[in-house]
Amino acid sequence: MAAFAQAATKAVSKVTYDAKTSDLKNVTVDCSGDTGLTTDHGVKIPDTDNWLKISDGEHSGPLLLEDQISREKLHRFDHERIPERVVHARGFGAHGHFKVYDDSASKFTFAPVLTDSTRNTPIFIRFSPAQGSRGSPDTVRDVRGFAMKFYTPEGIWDLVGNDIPVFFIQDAVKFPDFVHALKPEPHNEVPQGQTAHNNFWDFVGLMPESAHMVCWVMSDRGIPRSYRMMQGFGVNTFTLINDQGEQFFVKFHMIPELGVHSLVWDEALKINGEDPDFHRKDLNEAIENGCPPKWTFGIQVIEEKDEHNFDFDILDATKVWPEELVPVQIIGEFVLDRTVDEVFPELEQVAFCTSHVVPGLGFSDDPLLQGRNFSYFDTQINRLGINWEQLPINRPTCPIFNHNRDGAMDSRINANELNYYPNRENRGHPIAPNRTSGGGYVDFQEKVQGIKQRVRGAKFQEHFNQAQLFYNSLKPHEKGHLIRAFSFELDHCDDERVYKTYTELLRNIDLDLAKTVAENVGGIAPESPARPNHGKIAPSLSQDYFMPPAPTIATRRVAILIADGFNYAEVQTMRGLLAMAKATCWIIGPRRGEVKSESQISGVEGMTINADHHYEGQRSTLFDAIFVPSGPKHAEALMKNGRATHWIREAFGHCKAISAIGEGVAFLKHAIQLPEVDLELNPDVGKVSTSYGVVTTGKYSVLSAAAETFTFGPND
Ligand code: HDE
Repeated sequence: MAAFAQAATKAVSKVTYDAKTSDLKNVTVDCSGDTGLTTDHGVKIPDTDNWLKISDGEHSGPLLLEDQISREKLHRFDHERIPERVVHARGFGAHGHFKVYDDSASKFTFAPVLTDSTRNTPIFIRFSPAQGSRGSPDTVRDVRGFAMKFYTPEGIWDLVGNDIPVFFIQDAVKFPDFVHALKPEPHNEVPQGQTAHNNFWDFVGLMPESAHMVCWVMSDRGIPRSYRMMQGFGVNTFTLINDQGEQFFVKFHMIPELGVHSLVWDEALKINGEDPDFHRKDLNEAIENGCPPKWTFGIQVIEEKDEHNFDFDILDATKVWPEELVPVQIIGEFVLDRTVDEVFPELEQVAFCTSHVVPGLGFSDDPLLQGRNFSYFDTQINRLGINWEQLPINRPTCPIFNHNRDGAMDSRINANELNYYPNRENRGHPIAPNRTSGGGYVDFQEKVQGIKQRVRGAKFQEHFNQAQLFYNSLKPHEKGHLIRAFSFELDHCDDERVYKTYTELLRNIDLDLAKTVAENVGGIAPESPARPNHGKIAPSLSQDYFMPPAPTIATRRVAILIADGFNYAEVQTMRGLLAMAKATCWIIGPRRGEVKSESQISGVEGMTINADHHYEGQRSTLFDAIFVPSGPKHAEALMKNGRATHWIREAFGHCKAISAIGEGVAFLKHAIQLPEVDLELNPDVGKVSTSYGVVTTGKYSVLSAAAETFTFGPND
């Protein structure tokens, strides 16, 4: 992960400039020129290793309280931590830009951020698993946050979404119960970074509204290959207001250019141990290697008159608006092109509020969203203090002028003796709402009537139609993964009532699913479904639907496995081809450092390659594909090495693309040992053999064909 290390020490100046970058630059200290240590009050420090003390020079005596330099160092250290987020505590992200293609959304909104194609809006995104603490691993099975901050001239817009389009609960008041059940159990703080425990499954088993979301989290969506390969969803129903004063319901979608891809569970488990920071490194690596991740941005829009024309309530966050019913209109795109300089001030102090929207956007009566609008602001006060919006990463790029004052850590100096309104100068006056840019925020005026009562809408009572729709829409391999995920999780619940209740609940989704899971975990295997399967399918719910238009290996991590005696020309050519295709390439050898090629061994000087890692230092799970060149001695050495053999077996088991040439093929045969995998050398020049994602050839001349065959489709 050399690239990641470089990222950490890169010069502050390597940035593209925009309003937010310039703003952050004002507070970013370029530490490349060392000016020597000082205290926080600026006094130069003579010694940072020895506390001022009484000593005869030979023996250490008592420390002196007088040493303000040492005291400051400890005080600062003692206060380094702030409360971690109650959910989504672990996260990572980057800076980027958002733009719309044209003004097509102006039919629905007057917000320039969504309609003005001349704008390049600075954005910041934080991705985050939800359950674990700040130190939990990256590749746990969980929903991922997809929180976006748009720095617009009209103010900040926070779109605090997830990589899954629905949520566990319908009403915000259930959130504390849900999060208590989700998080590690109170008596032992177990488990960390996963939902495989009694309390989670107890709660969701008794809250059938969560069934749809639970299916999504148990599906491949719960273990993404990369933050760069996740879809994003605003989840809640927001509103748009156009310049005619009409209101529309809207859901927001983010679709990754690289397609939606996942790990397989065995990989995810291993990566958690091998490299708990896999996702954050992956994001930085792509940006640093010149492959900034990109998403298109889409909206689903429902006119007010159609609000009640669906068999689900469009304000219910446990339901999707199937794309087959309400198409996603792609209106723009965004890219993440700048890594953070320091994690704490940027990623830890960034604070999102669903209530932060800009004129032209508004809120629906979605009962989850309404509660979120209260909760996020409140939580930021707890985490960061009342002046959290003054922090560099959170402050808007447009002017702020109001009569809010003081509070802990107020860092603004308002040169204004009038801190109230009205005042004799009419300073800080309200700006009338105006459905054009530059006007005051426009509240959509609507008549609201009803009876004050604690209820939910009638359509909110139906919980299984869409869970069934989701299950029906999965491809067979996705269904297999889902069944195994349920089986893994429920096997970790040791309270019989919990796994029996949940397997009972699964009868409402699909009989086969319920039966297989129940048999695996000792639950109640049903004879009949709780309700007939409606048989409907929505292809857009399968992640296979979101493959990139053309297969690509851009940004994928390819390992070249070598031992002494490898074919130098093949390795160099493959490296070149991979670089052209924008893949990252890593040499894995018996040791880090010099590995001798076939030619070097036979006396040609300079034919060595430095391995980036040794077989044990990095494992196949951290790579997307493997190439093994030819070379009799190298192949023989690989065969004798158990760890090298495991590399291939494991990668094959994880359905990775594997390619080999000449004697490298013999090594694959030795490692894979499956008769049905066709690994025969093709004697014809220019021909390759492919089977189960394994590509082999006897001849160097078809190397490029082998390289091209590293394509990435659906996982199995
Ligand atoms: Fe959150 N959620 N949430 N949530 N959520 C938080 O806010 C909350 C919900 C989501 O990277 C907290 O700043 C309530 C849905 C993300 O900083 C907190 C309800 C969705 C993040 C909070 C929900 C989310 C949070 C904790 C139900 C998907 C991380 C720290 C009414 C659309 C943002 C914080 C980041 C964080 C409350 C439901 C996504 C406590 C009350 C639905 C991505 O305020």
